[in-house]
Formats: sequence, C-alpha cells, structure tokens
Amino acid sequence: AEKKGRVEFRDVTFKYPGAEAPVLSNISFTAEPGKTLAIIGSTGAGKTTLVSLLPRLYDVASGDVLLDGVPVTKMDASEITSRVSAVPQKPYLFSGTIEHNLRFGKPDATDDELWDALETAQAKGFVEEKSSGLNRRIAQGGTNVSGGQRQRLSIARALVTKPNVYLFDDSFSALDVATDARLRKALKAKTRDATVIIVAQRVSTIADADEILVLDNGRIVDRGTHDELLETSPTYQEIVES
Ligand code: DUT
Ligand code: MG
Repeated sequence: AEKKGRVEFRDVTFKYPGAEAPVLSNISFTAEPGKTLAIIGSTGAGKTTLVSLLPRLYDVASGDVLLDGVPVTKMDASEITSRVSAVPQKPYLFSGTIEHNLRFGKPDATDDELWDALETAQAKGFVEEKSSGLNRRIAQGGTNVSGGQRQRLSIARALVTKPNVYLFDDSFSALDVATDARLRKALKAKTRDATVIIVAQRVSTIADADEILVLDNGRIVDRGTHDELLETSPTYQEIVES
C-alpha cells in the first residue's frame, strides 16, 4: 500500500487575527512519507506559526494546506488528530501520572507501547529510576520534571499515537547534543514510514534532513540539503556560524 502522510503547502499566506501584516507569505513545499523535512530560521521567522497550520490551530488566509491531497479544512478534527502528532515548542504535561500523560492521544495503548515510546524518546531510564514507574505523579505543567524530561515525555506521547505525520517544534533544544543525536537516531528507526517535520534552532539537529527550508521573515528564502545550503544560502551560513 502507498505510504500515507504527504503534506503539501500551496502558496500559503497567513495573518494572525486582527494583524495587518502577514506572518507567512507564499509558502509552498511538500513533505513526503519516509522523509524528514526541516525548518530553520531566526526567532520570529514564523516557524511555529507554519507548523500550527497543519493541525488547524489556525486556518490560512489564502492558499491550501493538504494532507494526502485533501485540504485540512475539509477533514474532521478527529481525523487530523489521529494522523498528525505535534510536539509543541512548549510541551504541556498535565497533572496526573506519566501513564495518563502518555495515553493522552491513544487511551487504549498497551503498556508495551508506552515503554517502547519511552525508549525511543530516551526517557525510559528516567521513568524506571523511581519505583512508581509509569504511576509517577507529574505536577500540572510538568513543573516537577526538568525541561529536557518534559520534552522527552512529550515526544514519547506523540510516538504512542503512531501517526502518519510528526511535527517537532524545537523539541530537541533542551537536550544535550549527545542525547539529541541518540534520540533522533532511534526516532528515525521508529518513524520510517511517517512524514517527519522538524523545526530546529541547532544546525546539528537537522543536518541529515532530506530537505531544509530556510525561513526568514515569513518567507522561504532558501531550500536544499545541508551541503547545498552551505554553498548557496548566506542566511543558512549565518545560522551555522551563530
Ligand atoms: N505572532 C503573533 N501572534 C501569535 C504568535 C506569533 O502575532 O499568537 C507573531 C510573532 C512573530 C511571528 O508571529 O512576529 C512569528 O512567530 P512564530 O512564533 O511563528 O516564530 P518562530 O519562528 O516560531 O520563533 P521562535 O524561534 O522564537 O520560536
Ligand atoms: Mg517557535
């Protein structure tokens, strides 16, 4: 069967409600199942806004966002949530156990599925280190765990749902470089059939992506692989050197 999860943005323009100027202009790209698309750009460039359009946190002003050829505006909310898992830039953990938090998107997941997701997200050791294990309490907002643990639990939660599309918005920034690399390697093995879209700050996080979009002031100014962009994109070179 054909792999599912092809994401296409067609000439998308977006304005926040009440704002004058668009935050995104003429955004066009395709992200394919089995591939990793990365988005990089300075703070305020519009990366979070861009990835929020697929799960329809906002709707576009003009253009289309399509999932397997169907505009997301024509899809059921429940279909989008079952097929697209977004790990937000500020992960939200709620008051409850680790298990409750992990089962959020898939209440009927088995314990094996939870542990498998934790292992991929490099969070298994953290959960095992207390005898309460999956029943360990998480405070509202995850304030009793570190920022890096919040990110990893949030990534594990996304993995549990086994979606067609993963959106990682700056999800690796609180991890040290070695953990970041281990996690992405494990992730790659587990998400082989899915479409992976990664927003990153660090070039090392996305250097192996199939395609990188360089976003500046709401526009895609350059695109290509890491090696291509090193040759062709002054904006990318600036990010590499920063
Ligand atoms: N913006 C709004 N309203 C919002 C969110 C953002 O007006 O609710 C503006 C702020 C900024 C632009 O949209 O000028 C893009 O913001 P976004 O959060 O998409 O930028 P980013 O690329 O994700 O920045 P960062 O790297 O800091 O996460
Ligand atoms: Mg952002």
